[in-house]
Amino acid sequence: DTKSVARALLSVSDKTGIVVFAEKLHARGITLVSTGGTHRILVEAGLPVLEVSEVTGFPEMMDGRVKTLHPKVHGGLLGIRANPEHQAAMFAHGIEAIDLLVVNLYPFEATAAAGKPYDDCVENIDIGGPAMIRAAAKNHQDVTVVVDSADYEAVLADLDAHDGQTTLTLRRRLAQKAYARTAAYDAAISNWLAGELAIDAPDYRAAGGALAQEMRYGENPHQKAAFYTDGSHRPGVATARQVQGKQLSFNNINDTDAAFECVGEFDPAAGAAVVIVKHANPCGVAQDESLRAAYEKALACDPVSAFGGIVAMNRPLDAQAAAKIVEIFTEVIIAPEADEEAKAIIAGKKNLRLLLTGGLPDPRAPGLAIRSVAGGLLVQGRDAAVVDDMELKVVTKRAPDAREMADLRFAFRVAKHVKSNAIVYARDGATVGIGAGQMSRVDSSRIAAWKAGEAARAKGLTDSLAKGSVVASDAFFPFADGLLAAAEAGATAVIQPGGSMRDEEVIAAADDAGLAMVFTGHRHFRH
Ligand code: 93A
Repeated sequence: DTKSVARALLSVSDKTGIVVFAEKLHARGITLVSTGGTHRILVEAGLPVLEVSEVTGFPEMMDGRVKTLHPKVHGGLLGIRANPEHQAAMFAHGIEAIDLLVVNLYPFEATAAAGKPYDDCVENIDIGGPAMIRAAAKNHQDVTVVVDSADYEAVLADLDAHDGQTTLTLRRRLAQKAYARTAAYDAAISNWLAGELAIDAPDYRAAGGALAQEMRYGENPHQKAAFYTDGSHRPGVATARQVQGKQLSFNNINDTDAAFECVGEFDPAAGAAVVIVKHANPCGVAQDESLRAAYEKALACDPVSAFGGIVAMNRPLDAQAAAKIVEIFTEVIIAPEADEEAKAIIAGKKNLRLLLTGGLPDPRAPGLAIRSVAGGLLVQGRDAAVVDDMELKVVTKRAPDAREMADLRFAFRVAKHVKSNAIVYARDGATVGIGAGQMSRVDSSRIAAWKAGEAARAKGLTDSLAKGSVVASDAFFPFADGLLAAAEAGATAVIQPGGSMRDEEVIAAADDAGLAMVFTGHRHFRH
């Protein structure tokens, strides 16, 4: 799938490296076509180069606003070489193919960033450049498009390695980069206009989102907010069907997402699972044969926090579970489906929102996680690591027994969805104590153990629920203290990533305390 390059169109605002690149293209027998300013410097360098107006038969006009916007240019970029009708049209209208497009855009971003007057910014909105880039990128089957001078070398190297032709691999990669460039360019224009109009909630449509809902306010009443879908159609809060209840608030959406992403970790074929979330952290997670039993176990972990919480499940909501859930105040229920009887029970609670997603999220699915920092965006792949895929290594003298092992996996699965530092006690497929969001791991350990004691008291039991439990840590224990706090609370087995400088010390402490411990080799920070 290599394609030869006979004709190149060069139109660049940033002229860095363009003369040398054009010389090298010329040396490879490629005909050069160019726009006003680019043409001038190539001619000054002694290169034979056609002016685009000679190709179109039209002069550049309206201060250059119309120079390349012409069928002779766009037909040359868009015509499919292997399509006889396209070829006939090109022939009939005297359109010559353009095989290589080299464009960088009017410096809109720099002009706006420099605080230049409004009209200067508007004049620096490039129209013809993006049009050509998008056309060439669409036709990457035939055309090579370069939007960044950093790629000149790669194009030359590809031409040399393939006898004056470019590879589809390179053309595709450059097409992807081309659309990223035009998308970012339009986003910059939209954001600049938003600033001019004093719109204080930046319009995420500029970054590819579709507005789903304007909200009355954000995390707090003085913050504006809106909700956008990202076009991925991933089953979840953004794409769910709301069967009943008030409009979701910003915090509802955030918490519902946390709950449903967590419950998505539990294969419905392996059991019913329920997650209860408050303030974006699970306050109870459990697995059992029925949703009702799982809900009761999840609720027992922290019945105080569960009040006004979000309930997510991995199986269709049934009447037995629905009847139990409506016994306490709940903000949102999210489930893959709900049967009619369950819907009728929920209908008795007018304000309770019921969201049906039609499926579960795939915890292994790739995707982006984005957050803003002052002046920038932090972008990473989502945490798609799943404990089932990890090689678990027993590091203590004692190995966990089968029951402990099942609970260790369960606890680590949950720990992934608890804000760091995360410590999760679990027993018999249910969390019994969760420590979240502390700055010190030992504090999270203590809180989780204390919670397990509170949960026992709520049940009228004298022994802490941590007794005979297992414990998961989202990151390694830097010292033995956090681990010893778990042993003191009554945990018998530990799962953690390992990898601390003091692993040996921590393992020795585990052995001394008679704990079984496994390392996952994977960390699950979540902030
Ligand atoms: O004003 S435009 O939007 N109209 C056009 O038809 C057009 N064609 C190319 N801007 C246009 N360009 C841009 O001109 C290119 O994207 C490039 O940034 C610039 C190069 O102009 P020159 O070669 O005259 O320096």
